[in-house]
Amino acid sequence: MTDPDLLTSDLLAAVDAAATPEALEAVRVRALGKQGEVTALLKSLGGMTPDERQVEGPRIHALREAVTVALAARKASLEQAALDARLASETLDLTLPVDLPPTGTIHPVSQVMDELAEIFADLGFAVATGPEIEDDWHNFTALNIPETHPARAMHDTFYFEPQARTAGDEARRMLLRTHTSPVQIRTMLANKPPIRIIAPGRTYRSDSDATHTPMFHQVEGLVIDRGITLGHLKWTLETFLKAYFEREDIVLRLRPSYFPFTEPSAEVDVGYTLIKGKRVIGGSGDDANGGWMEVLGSGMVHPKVIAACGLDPAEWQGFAFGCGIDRLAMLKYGMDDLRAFFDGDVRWLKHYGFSALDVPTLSGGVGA
Ligand code: 2NL
Repeated sequence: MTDPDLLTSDLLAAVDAAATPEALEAVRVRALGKQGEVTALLKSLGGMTPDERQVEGPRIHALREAVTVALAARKASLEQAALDARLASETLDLTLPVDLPPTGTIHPVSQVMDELAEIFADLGFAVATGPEIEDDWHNFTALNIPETHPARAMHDTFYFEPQARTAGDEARRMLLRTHTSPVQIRTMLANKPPIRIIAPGRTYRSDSDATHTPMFHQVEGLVIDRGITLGHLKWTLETFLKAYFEREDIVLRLRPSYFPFTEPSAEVDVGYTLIKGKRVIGGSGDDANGGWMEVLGSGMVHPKVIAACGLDPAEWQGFAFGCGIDRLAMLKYGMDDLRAFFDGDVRWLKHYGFSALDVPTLSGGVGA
């Protein structure tokens, strides 16, 4: 029979020598497995006389105990060593640059807003913002829009429940702004000219079909200074549209129009060319290959609007314009359904969205 003391030192040495969890497991099987050497000794107790068993029993059980304890200790130290090695190798250097593309995309509306800010910054315009919940006065009255104007009607404008009136306090009828013009009104009230701003943002009208969503995006521009003329307006819009569509062959047509807040007013059409039956902005205009598309409304700021903002219309003049950002995005990037803009469908966003790292710059191309 194997001597338990000899086997103890033999097995403990083997445990110490096991350098991997697999080697240690082999030692465990060799000692305590079904066919193991310690197991064989334990089984041999059954064939002993009671006297022999009294002597050998404690020695064999001590052997099993010593080997079990040594196996557990070695297992723990091997696991600790493996963990230390992993911690040493799996360091994360947070100062490294991003090397994976972000999974989300920039929505075309955000991209176009960034492009507009970049183009107009180059012309000296600042970006102005203001509240989406407005009052009657900033949204309509200051803009020379009469009480009876159809735009004020309940079916066009989202009004809030009237606020409780306190004595001597005029009721402020609150609404969701129907254009970003109130931002320009607030800018004129708070700043002395010269003023050069664009006001991009969300606007709301009670309208919903294939080409109208109740929330849409608008950008308006405003210049107030001395001696501003229609010529400044036309040059500014031409320069803007050339930069935005990234082509030199942009042709503009100003058509007389009417807005309560500008006088004179002009609708701005841009020439398009038919290419494989599709309208592509640029060139043409009055010939068989293309035609005109309305993209902007504009005009010289009405003297009543300038006066409503506390400025003397005899000293200060200006021009203003407005257009839909969603429509600008569709024209440049070729989307055909406005409603898809606000569905949040990830497949649409993957197709039409922009990389977060692809920031529009004039030098790199605003739409690149
Ligand atoms: C359009 C027409 C326009 C303006 C917006 C404006 C703002 C102030 C004073 C005067 Cl504070 N005008 N904005 C002027 C002309 C046209 O937008 O068709 N928008 C989609």
